Amino acid sequence: MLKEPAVPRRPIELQNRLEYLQVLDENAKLDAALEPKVPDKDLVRLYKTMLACRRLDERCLHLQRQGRIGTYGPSKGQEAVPLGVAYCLTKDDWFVPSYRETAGFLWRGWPIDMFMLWWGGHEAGSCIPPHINDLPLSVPISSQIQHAAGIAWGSKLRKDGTVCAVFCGDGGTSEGDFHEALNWAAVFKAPMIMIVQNNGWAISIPRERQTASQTIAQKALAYGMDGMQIDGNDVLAVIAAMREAVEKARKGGGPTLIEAVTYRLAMHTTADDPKKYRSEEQVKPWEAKEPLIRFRKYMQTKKLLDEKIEQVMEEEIRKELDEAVARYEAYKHDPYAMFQHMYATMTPELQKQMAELKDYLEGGKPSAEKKELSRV
Ligand SMILES: Cc1ncc(C[n+]2csc(CCOP(=O)(O)OP(=O)(O)O)c2C)c(N)n1
Ligand SMILES: [Mg+2]
Repeated sequence: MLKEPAVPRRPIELQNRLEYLQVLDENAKLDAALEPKVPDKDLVRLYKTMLACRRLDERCLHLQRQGRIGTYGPSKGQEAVPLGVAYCLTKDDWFVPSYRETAGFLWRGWPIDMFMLWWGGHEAGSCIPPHINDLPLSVPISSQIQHAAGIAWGSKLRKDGTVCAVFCGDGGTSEGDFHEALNWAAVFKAPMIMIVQNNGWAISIPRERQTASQTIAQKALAYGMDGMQIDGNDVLAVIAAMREAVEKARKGGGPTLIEAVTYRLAMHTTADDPKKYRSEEQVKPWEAKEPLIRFRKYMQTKKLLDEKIEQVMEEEIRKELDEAVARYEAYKHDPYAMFQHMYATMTPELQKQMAELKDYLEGGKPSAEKKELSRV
């Protein structure tokens, strides 16, 4: 006969919540009970920004193909997440991006030509205007989450009431930085909202190969924070989830992890060919679920949008993009900026390297190292 265990097994009750949220389904059918209250004028501005983001994305792809900017990482299909997040922040809150948060940049007021300068490889593309509390694009995967945890902790120490929204991709969750920053934010109850744009891919690595976890949101429970998985192609779900997370963070309730499920409809960047690792059949269903079509249907149902209004928007956006491209192309490149942007005071090594480049570019004698190199 089996003995009764002295200490019986029992389920552990977790203190934190894990939920899934969708407000507008794939066919733009609304769950009115969950609909966040957003004034009509804001909805119109949100729609126009989403449309502008799509057009900016297309324009940058064309510029890249014409050799007028360097590599470009499209955000097609991922407009709803950063836009909904940015909408829920105040001007003084912090927006800490990775590199696919273009719609959020537009909402936060980044100059479009500055965005183009970044992808064009100019240091000036990282010079966020001083009145905007944002960090520049970050390509070293997940490094920005450490910065965000520090910013959020600083807000808490200063008691300035601001929160910090930070982004990474599904691939970014495999970095140590992701773990360290979330652990820190949870222990110190920092007002940080971690948004993971799960777009199904990390270049050619599919989500299933990234983590064995059923969801990314559930990782929150291990850190001791609330987690939410949301439909990231539904801007209303993003707004509803974000509002809750921001309110909690402002009240001292600590961080939240939001996994926004979306899809990268285009290539990773212009440097790769997705046909090599995924089929068109895989992509097709996501084209029908993308955020712009869905939001357009919602706006039409609310009688806030018709063909005429959209035509005017398109015209205004086209003009704004033309002007931004003209400013971008008129930018006078400064070859020394790459040495000057890293430290408040340049290190002796950087000073030496800059002097060497100056010597080379401005017609002085090639340096000893240059001569050495030219012999190779
Ligand atoms: C620390 C680091 N390792 C590797 C890379 C190369 N790299 C650039 S993007 C990328 C994939 C990122 O995937 P994900 O986090 O899902 O973001 P997505 O590109 O899908 O938006 C990798 C591995 C990098 N930029 N930084
Ligand atoms: Mg990804």
